Amino acid sequence: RPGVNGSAHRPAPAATTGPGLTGGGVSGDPLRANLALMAPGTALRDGLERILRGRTGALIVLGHDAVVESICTGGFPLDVEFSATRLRELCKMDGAVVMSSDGTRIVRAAVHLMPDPAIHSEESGTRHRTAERVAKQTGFPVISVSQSMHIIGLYVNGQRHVLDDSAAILSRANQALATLERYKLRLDEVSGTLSALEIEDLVTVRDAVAVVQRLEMVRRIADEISGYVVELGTDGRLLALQLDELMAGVDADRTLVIRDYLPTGRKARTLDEALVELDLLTATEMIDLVAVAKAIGYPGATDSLDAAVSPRGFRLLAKVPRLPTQIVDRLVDHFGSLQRLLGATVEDLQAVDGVGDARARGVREGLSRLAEASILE
Ligand code: 3AT
Ligand code: 3AT
Ligand code: MN
Repeated sequence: RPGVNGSAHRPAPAATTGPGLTGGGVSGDPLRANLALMAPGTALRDGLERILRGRTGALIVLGHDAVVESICTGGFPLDVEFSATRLRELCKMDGAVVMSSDGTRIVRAAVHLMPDPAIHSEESGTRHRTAERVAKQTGFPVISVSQSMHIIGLYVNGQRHVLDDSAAILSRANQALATLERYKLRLDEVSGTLSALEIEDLVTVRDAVAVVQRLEMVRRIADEISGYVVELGTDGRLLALQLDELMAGVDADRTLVIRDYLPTGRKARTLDEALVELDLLTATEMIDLVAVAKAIGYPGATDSLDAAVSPRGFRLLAKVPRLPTQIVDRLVDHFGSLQRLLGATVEDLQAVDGVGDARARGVREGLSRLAEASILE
């Protein structure tokens, strides 16, 4: 018999990749992957809605293997292709339905499940207790549709998640979207200021870190929204479009600004280390510029925020049209700082491998235009 919190607990089935999502997306997050499987617009969700409307209730195991088999008694084997109507009819019977983990087949129906009773469960009804225990014991997600409470619950990874209707999720998502819009405006402000200061060579750690902080705040709220997009399925298409539009270039900018300002020296971080450290910041630490500065490798003292810094030039060079990233890298490598790039002549620029006359002029003009634009502001 499989143990309670022992080796019998396997990870949930491999995550499926969802539709083009910004930020976190579906891969790597088992809850999101499973929510995507049963989001509005999928056949599984259609079946669950039918059960809810029919007021019958259901207990559905999303996966079948030897462990599942060992806790199944009674019922009958089926192994038929999944359809929403079949699921609804089969759930009219007492007992549970077992499906394949990809949701394409119904393997058994009217099964009595006998999970290890020693597994802790918070639930009270026999259906929901069973659902929670089976999910914990088998590692597969389990869905319960409550007849008396009229809700769909998903048990996965030791967690219970109640599926809300799209209207409720949309209203939360729209609130988050309004927040994202405000954050994005503020981000555009601070990054415009940073560009102007960079041109004048007047940047302090505070100015650069403020942009990193705003980028991170924008990214976090966007990640929350992409969770809603997953859960909304076909009802979330407009939301996904708005999210993509607001987030265009944000991830790229985040990398660029960090590469511009990663401190050098003995305890210097790599870009990836800095990104991990930023990810680890709590919501409270996020508000604190010193904590954000520390995450990318600056000393954690308040007065160090006023120290002068100079960007390498990645972020502004990325604004020059038609400039491939390897050329950007080489330019930064060669000149070492934005100020030297701004002072470089067309001839100086041509010293870099891959930069011919035309490209050198393009870079020269692009940088001059950026300089003018930032002075006008
Ligand atoms: P009916 O003839 O429909 O009453 P049934 O054998 O079809 O009986 P159900 O599966 O519909 O039974 O279960 C009905 C309720 O019986 C559900 C649950 O509240 C209670 N029940 C079933 N098995 C157990 C159990 N092992 N321990 C406690 N309550 C149980
Ligand atoms: P509702 O919220 O009333 O739907 P509940 O947790 O109160 O759920 P019940 O005890 O009323 O659950 O049982 C409802 C049905 O759940 C009865 C049976 O068809 C199914 N069920 C309960 N336990 C099991 C089990 N161990 N295996 C298969 N089916 C079960
Ligand atoms: Mn009940």
